[in-house]
Amino acid sequence: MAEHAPRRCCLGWDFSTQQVKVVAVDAELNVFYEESVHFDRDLPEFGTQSGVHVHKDGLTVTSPVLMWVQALDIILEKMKASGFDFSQVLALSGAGQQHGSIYWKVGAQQALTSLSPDLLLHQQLQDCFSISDCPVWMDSSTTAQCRQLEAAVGGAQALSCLTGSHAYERFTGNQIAKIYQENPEAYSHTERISLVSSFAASLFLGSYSPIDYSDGSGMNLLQIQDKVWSQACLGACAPHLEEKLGPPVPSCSVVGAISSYYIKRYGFPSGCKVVAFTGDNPASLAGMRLEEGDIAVSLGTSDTLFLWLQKPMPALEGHIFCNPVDSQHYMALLCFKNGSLMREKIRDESASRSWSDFSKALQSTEMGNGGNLGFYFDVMEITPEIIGRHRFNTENRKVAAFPGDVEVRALIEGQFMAKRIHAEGLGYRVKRLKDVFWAKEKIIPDGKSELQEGM
Ligand code: 5FX
Repeated sequence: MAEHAPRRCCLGWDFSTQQVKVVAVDAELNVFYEESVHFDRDLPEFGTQSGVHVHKDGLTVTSPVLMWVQALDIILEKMKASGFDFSQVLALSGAGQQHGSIYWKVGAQQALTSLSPDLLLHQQLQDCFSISDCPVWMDSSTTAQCRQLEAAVGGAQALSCLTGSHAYERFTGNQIAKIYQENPEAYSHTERISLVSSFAASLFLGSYSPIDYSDGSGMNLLQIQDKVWSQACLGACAPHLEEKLGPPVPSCSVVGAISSYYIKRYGFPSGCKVVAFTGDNPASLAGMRLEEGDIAVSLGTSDTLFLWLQKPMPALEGHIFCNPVDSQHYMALLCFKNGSLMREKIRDESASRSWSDFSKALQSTEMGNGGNLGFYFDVMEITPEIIGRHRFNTENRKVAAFPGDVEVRALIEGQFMAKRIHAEGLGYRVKRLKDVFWAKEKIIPDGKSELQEGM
């Protein structure tokens, strides 16, 4: 009986690189329901690997926009089939992989506002996008656009002071510039550009949701001090961009009430509020309640380090974003692209495709790895910009291979050493780790303290 008692709740959505996930959280912050759709496994017709398509040039990385829409359909239908009581949902919000961009075709707003509850979302939105394959954060094909943007505003440091980061290939302004330059027709047929976060919020709102300050800081377009789009940056990227982006809002804003589509099809209450969605990293900072001086490490598809800051220190490496909790404050972020996919590769190559063997290899080797060091970047790294596998033995000589267990420790120690070095290079003083959360892998089940000492 108690099991079926109504339980007021909020929904938290995550539109990440590899899956869409939802959790329901009750008034005591207990997560009592979870559901997810894994793109490669559950939507094989889109042919993604780890949720993306890596193009022939090895630099362009995209995801099909309709895959995301269909994933949302599948989750909502699964929730309905499981008897989930949508009438108890007071509010919803969520996170999205950062930097990815969605191009809504002229007329899409009209389609969004008139969704029929008799059809699935993807059946009604299939003609709503001027670009079907969206650039995502793993894309590194916009070096030319990055240099153009930096030149337009007086150099890399000037851009960093203005927007919190020098020009990065994955940052949305540079991606938009590439689309405008290579596909001006599609650009001119675009009435709105969303980030993955504001796109997801738009699906629930049934109209365009604004971009929030925090995720907006990952575009090389937002003046992070004034919280307005930079006219110089907009002008350097593409024409009429301000109207296609819409005004940004604080990350905690209620952006509206849920669309009648969800009320009629799933039984959401009409007062259900939609709170602005933000980027996955800002959302993690908010969820982990960091304090000044703390540094958090997230081991995900990309590994990230982030911390809460009162005074921004824009530099030539790393990023400063508007803080998602307090828009007068900031957060710093370092992103390492060769994160869990690299660990999975070394697991497959050197630990019989098993996390348990990977952990055994790690435990069988000494901290310091007998002086062997390795740095592994199978895809072009972001921090620093480097590619390839680089192994050095005790004599500091470059070697082509390590025995399996040495390889495993070299990978983990190299990854954590790089995090510390780059964080300290930006002036951070690492005191303690607030937490380490494992994405879907377990590196060493009881090895957290060992990693902390190792840092
Ligand atoms: C941050 O700048 C990143 O590019 C990544 O952490 C993505 O947000 C992953 F979703």
